[in-house]
Amino acid sequence: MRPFSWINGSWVLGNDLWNPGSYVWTAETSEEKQVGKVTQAAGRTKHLVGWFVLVTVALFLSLVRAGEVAAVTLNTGDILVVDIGARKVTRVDQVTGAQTLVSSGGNFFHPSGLAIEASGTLLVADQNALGGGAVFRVEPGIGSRTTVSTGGFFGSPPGLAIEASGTILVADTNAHAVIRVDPVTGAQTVVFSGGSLVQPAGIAIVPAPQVITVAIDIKPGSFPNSINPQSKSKIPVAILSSPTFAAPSDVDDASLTFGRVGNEQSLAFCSPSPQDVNGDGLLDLVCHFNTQQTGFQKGNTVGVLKGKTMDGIPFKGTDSVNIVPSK
Ligand SMILES: [Ca+2]
Ligand SMILES: [Ca+2]
Repeated sequence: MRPFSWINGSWVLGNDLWNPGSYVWTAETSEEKQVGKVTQAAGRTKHLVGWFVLVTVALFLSLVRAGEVAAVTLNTGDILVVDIGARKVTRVDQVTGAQTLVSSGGNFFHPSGLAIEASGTLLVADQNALGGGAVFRVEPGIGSRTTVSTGGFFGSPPGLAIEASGTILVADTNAHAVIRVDPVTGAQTVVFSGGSLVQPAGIAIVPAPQVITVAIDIKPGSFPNSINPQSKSKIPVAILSSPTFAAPSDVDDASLTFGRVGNEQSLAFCSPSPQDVNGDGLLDLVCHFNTQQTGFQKGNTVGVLKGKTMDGIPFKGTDSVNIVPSK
């Protein structure tokens, strides 16, 4: 490729500048005229000037197209806002209220959906970008923006959410559908469409509840925790308190299940008087479970207790068991 060069006061195109001895022509007026022979040094210099101008212009155009993307460090608690009118994403400090531009302009046309990936990068759904809408990824830390997915089933996607696996769900008003997008390849599949959906715009996914782990002691005060599955007796299980978990007051007794997998409805009763079974100064809750409803079988080595706090937060605890007779 031969770019243009500035030669003898005129822009010239397509001349064989690398070949010393060749003639350079200019077309500054209606008639071409010969302006001189090219020396090797002059040819190279002028050639490089031409390339410099060409690359500078290309770089400028690409920056205009990419829009403004700032390198911004996001802190826990920062509030991120996508602005459909100003075509931008803004970070707001939730303490000071200070606003910092994260990304604007460029291919943003009507950005309206926003979600944060596990890695801390942002996904922006734009209803009308690149024709039929697009999903962009903004990396605030390094100030970059890339297109994740566009075209395909997209008609006008204003909202998105991220699934536990990292895949993206997009609500699309024109496609009347929810579309799953591969976060790496951008490949689209329709999850569901039509039905009662008229113009899906926003979307959210109910997360799995966070499970608290609690310490338990099966048969408090004794070890090994021998259990005879045929026994008609009950198995005492202590739910131990910690500085952040007060078993006697925090546990919803009626929610307790205990046994081989932890879902067994085996609760008989919980002792009304809390006691400190491990001598750490914190009162513990001791509950009793009907052995024959625990589902324990020969060979089991672990007993599982599950329940919920009075606030409805699930918890789980495990301890060893020794099933007898072993043969
Ligand atoms: Ca024990
Ligand atoms: Ca205790």
